[in-house]
Amino acid sequence: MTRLEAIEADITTLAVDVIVNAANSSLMGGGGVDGAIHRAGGPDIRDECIAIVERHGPLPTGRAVITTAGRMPAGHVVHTVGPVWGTVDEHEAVDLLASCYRSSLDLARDALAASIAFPNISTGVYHFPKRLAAEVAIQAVSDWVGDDPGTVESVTFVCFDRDNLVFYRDLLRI
Ligand code: AR6
Repeated sequence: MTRLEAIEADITTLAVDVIVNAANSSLMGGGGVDGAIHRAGGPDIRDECIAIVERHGPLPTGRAVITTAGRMPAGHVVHTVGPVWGTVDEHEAVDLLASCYRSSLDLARDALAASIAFPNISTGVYHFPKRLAAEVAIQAVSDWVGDDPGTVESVTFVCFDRDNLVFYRDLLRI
């Protein structure tokens, strides 16, 4: 059975098979966790992102792509684009956020990953309410691993602030 856990950490430091980036559609980096990942990983990540956007165009909200992790200890980075709270109705925002988690897990499984770590997608500058985002994330991941987890043995929700950690620990009952 796949293990779900929540920790407080800087995701760029984790030696897991896949870390997920809360990117934007340009894939060119930004602030928050996206900025931290590009800084820590170095220019190889940006070069791959440029090639992806040249080939396929900007990454739509809810979708994901995979690149090297550059100089970070992780094996790969999955870049996904969460919804901006308030730009679509609540149902659509929930569907798009769940799709980020599912799309990222699909790519992790295709890469034969055993471990994947997610940041709290959309809960920073995209302003998705934190508790609702945690509920959506845990539900989407639980449904996905219940279906066919493939090689994925552990899913870590990486919290960067106390609010998120409290919500995740409460919802995961840990
Ligand atoms: N490790 C783990 N989590 C982090 C880290 C880190 N090093 N740094 C920040 N967080 P945000 P979004 C948390 O704003 O809301 C970027 O500019 C942070 O506390 O990074 O999806 C992109 O380029 C929060 O809980 O992502 C996009 O334009 C969570 O990561 C836009 O922000 C997500 O916050 C995406 O906005």
